[in-house]
Amino acid sequence: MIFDQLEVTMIQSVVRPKGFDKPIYVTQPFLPPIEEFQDALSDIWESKWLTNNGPLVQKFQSMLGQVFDDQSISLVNNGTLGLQIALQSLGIAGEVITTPYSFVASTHALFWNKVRPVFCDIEEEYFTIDASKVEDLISPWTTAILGVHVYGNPCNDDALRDIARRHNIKLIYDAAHAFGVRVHGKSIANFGDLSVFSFHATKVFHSIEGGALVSNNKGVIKESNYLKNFGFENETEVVLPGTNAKMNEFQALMGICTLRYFDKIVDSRRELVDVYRKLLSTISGIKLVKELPDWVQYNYSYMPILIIENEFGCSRDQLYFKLREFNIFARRYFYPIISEFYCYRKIQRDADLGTALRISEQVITLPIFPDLKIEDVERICIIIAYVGRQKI
Ligand code: T4K
Repeated sequence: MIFDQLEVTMIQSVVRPKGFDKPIYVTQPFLPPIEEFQDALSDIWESKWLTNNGPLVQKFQSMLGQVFDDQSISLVNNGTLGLQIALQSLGIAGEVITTPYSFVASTHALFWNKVRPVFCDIEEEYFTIDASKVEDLISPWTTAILGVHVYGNPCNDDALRDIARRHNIKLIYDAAHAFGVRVHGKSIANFGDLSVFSFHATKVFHSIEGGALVSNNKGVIKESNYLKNFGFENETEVVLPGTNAKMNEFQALMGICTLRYFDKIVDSRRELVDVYRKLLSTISGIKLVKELPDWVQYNYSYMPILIIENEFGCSRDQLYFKLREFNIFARRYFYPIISEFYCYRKIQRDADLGTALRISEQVITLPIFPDLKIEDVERICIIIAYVGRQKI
């Protein structure tokens, strides 16, 4: 369908559109051609090497060198343990200033290191930590800032780096959503002291489960390598009280096979986002995230929109539940904000997190994944327009 016709259809959509026969989830992992995975499995069967820094983990790590501008990399079995190890390896203690607008693992990693999270509000445009509000939260116990490139949107690194430098504290990034993002031609992993990526199945790039710590500080990555493997220096020496966060060979194999397709994955996501943006911009009460400047090479990892209830016709939650009737399983990433969860509610009662709270009540993240078709996106947009029009 061409856009002009479609826009008219959307505007006139008084007839209930047809829902999907099968559930359309917020995401679905990209899977490489099965033969490519199967062929390589025979090498694993041959070698009987399944984990503990095997040949595929080493190969995967060296392939990632290009993505991360040849910085030091430590592969781990998931992003959450990656964050915990990152904090350990940088010696983070006391308090860390972070964002409440993220997946809960960002803050859990602090808790597991006995660090007190200090929540800072987010900025309006890209929902990342508001650098202009960070400095007021610094106390004598602050040892780091933990920013999150939420949805792959880069944090304001210039401002955060300046604050971190002046206060002699560390700057760490949860880059779980930001695989492949480049800023001024450089990998986003060049930001801060250390970045942690997630390669979970729901991410733009994945290794089933997995993650990577990336830093230009070789010493920190060396320490992380000890920490992810019980602290073993060799068979008889343990130099650090480590944990077990090693990536295994099957994860690495999936990472290797998927990495070959990463550019195609991003291209197909970009096409879907273009259609979403074009169509949703015609619906009143829907606010799109501002387009990133052209010096950011984006990965299109999520498709968040904001619902302005009094203009749209119904609330975000009404839309969310209504979409399920059409077999569309959008998600409210990230609602509630982390500081609202039972286990964190009491730690900072007086925090001014107005923007994060408001955005979390307006946001809905729409389905986006490489196998989603342009026609599916068109239908999702028609259904959204219809739901708003019903003013339920
Ligand atoms: N920091 C940030 C900012 C993060 O967003 C995350 C993880 C982390 C740190 C921690 O990284 P990891 O330790 O996970 O590496 C999902 C993911 O499990 C989680 O990795 C991710 N963030 C978070 C934003 O989303 P759920 O609980 O929403 O996932 P779930 O199981 O409901 O899956 C979402 C949809 O994806 C399902 O409706 C269907 C589809 N799906 C899911 C899986 C697992 C599939 O089609 N196939 C699958 O295998 O947390």
